[in-house]
Amino acid sequence: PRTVYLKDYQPPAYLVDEVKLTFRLAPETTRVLSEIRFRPNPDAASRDFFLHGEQLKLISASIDGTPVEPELVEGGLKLDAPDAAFTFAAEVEIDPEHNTALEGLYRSNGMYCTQCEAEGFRKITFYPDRPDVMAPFHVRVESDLPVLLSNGNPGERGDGFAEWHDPWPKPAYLFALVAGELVAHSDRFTTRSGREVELNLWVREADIDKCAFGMEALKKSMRWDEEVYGREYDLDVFNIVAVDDFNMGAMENKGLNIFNSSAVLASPETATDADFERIEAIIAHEYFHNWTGNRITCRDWFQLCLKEGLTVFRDQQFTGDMRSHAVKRIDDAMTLRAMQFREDNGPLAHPVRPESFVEINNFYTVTVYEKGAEIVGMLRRLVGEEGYRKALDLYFDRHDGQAVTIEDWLRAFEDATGRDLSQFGRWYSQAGTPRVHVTEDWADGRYTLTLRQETPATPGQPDKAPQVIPVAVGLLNPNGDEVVPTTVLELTEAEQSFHFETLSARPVPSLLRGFSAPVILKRQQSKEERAFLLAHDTDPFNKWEAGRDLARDGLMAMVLDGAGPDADYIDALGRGIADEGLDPAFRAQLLALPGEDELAQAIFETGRAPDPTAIFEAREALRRAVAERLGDVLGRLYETHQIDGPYSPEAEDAGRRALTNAALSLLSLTEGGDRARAQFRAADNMTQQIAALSALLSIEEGAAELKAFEDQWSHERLVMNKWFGLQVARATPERAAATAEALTRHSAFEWKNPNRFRAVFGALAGNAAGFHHPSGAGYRLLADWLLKLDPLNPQTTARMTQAFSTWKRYDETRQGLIRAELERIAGTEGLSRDTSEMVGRMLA
Ligand code: B3K
Ligand code: ZN
Repeated sequence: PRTVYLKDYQPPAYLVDEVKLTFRLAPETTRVLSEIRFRPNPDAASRDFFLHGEQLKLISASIDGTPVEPELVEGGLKLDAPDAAFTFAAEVEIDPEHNTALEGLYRSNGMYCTQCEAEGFRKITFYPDRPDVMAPFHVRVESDLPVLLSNGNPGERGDGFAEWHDPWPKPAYLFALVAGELVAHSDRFTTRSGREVELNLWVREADIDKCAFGMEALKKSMRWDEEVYGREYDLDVFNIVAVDDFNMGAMENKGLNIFNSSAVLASPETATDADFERIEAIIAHEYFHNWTGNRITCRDWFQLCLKEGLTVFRDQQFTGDMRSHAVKRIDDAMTLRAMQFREDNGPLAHPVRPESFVEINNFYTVTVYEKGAEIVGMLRRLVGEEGYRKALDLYFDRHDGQAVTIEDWLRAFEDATGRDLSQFGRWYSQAGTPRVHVTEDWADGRYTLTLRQETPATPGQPDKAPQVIPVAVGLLNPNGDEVVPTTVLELTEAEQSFHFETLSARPVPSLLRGFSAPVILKRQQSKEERAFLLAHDTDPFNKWEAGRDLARDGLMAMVLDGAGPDADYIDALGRGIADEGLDPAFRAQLLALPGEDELAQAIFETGRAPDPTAIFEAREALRRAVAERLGDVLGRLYETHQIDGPYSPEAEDAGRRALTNAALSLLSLTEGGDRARAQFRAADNMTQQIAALSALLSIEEGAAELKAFEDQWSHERLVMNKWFGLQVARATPERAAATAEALTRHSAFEWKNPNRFRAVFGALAGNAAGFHHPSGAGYRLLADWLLKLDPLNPQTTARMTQAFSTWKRYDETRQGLIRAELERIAGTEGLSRDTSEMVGRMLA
């Protein structure tokens, strides 16, 4: 397979002025007729005419009406094309029915749908399938199915056909088509300049009761983008379609977003609070892409973070505005550390703007998305809110309708604010998580903070240069008052000192407030100081962080030195959760212990091989100790935060449920399962029901409830995904692989459905002690199933190989077992390009 390099970028030889497509839909023999108006690109160095095309049967082709016989080559076709404008027409045949990769045009439960990003359009017809070729599309869909959709505004509609016109030039990756027996949940939205927009959420009839929340989220997103970014919607209709078989969450196709049904369908009975919040965020994310991604797109796929990092940042802001900024920031930091730091500190580390790839689908990563979003957040912090808005306005004005680069993005900031961002640009090119070492000095009323930065080597990047790191700092007096409010220190050198004068007492610093940069802070800090910050810090993020640090240190001492649970930590935690001045959602976050994988990485960084079993046992022991020592408080919180009245997914109620459910899970450890069983029986919503089931399974009870749950929900696919996943997630380390294996033999285990496959195997990979059980059964089972899925669905397979990415942390035995599985996968004949790139990088 060929490696593609950023440095080899060449502008396209020909540009496209207009595209006309006709689809004659048939399950195994769909015909696609295309008419594409080309024109030589004045900025191109070559006139080589090449169109991408894969898995296409060429029926005929012509140039300006004269039949031609193109040369079919690997990955597409070549032709001698005129050095002037011309129309290329072609007819091809494709087979949606047997398209199990879910890329291009495929069928899902009898419905036709498409997924073209990144390079799926070439499986639909011959085309310059690259994001810097943008054109208006006219589409005609011919089929007897009742609902026929494509991008843009509706055109003529008749018996067995529908036409669509998308006036906005777009790259092929934003093309979409849907045809099926669907019903709509409809609404309207009036933009602030008065455009009337018809909104439809298309689903199967059985799901029409799960659309209301998604529709509200869409309207909120449309309003928010007008108010906060001044961006309006630009078509007469906005369609969203829910699909069961989908490789990821959702896709921002122009005017026709296609969603994994799990990312849009929700009712109180079937979806949890977390599902509601995630749905709101994904709807917003895809909607926001209309400006950041669609109107302004990427020049090439190396620039992916240009749209993804920015759009994630925007959806994070939106969720903060809709719910709580503090709680959202903590959630995002937890995800970043759990997933992105893990990636950045292993064999898959890559810059936010990678320099090469074999399969671009492998680079839709937490680094590109979440670290990409952190970079936007840092920019905003550095130039201020007003500078940020000016820069964004300039970016939209200057680049509307274009396919651009990170350099263009940064130039908009430089031009709008006058700031030099050349050093800042290293955030895009250097992989790895910077470590910031902190030392302090106190003398004569002068407090000095010395910060030293260092970034470990990553694959292909042995040496790192200093980055621009905004470190938000506040200082507290020993009595708990804030003496220096949040100030942003800009660390730009390898080492730098910052002074604070005329202080009356040695202050307690609160560092990296709001998690102002995606770095790891290295600092000696006493338990007392941490407990002090947990009690007094005015920055909610650092207040939470102080508790988290205490918990982590205590757990590490338990694992590494055989210490018992830290009573001081538990007492400090008890004071935090009892503080009625704090948001219940925040108190629920205080109760969440660091995850097993996070602890494994922390132990690895001390130079020792983490033992997943010991980590699991330490966490369990600490949970039990918390439940024993704080039983009264937890019991009281459980009682006083129950909600009377009907379920609402709004943040306030969700926060109360998060708190009572966190309490329930701890209380069950000491009290047994009665309370959880009662909650399970009484529950009128999925959040309460599944939390009760989870608490029961954690104490190895709940067999009857598990069965009842299955009987109740066997007809609801999305709920059954939870049923599959939860059993594996809550299985003891000894039983995890066997539980997963048994579930693969369940009659409802539809392994070709990515959601179902992920429910079982994502949960297995997430059950750290179970997955890494020294028997190697978890490794073997996952590898077997990845090899089974790969020929059908390379994208989902490749993504799930990441379960193995931390293998070099572990002891020799585990390393040997994982290496053997990775080598078995790598050595399999006919392995997909996607999966072979991933295992190759992990073995390198
Ligand atoms: N842009 C899509 C992701 C496409 C993934 C292709 N493998 C969804 C999103 O980020 O909004
Ligand atoms: Zn996106």
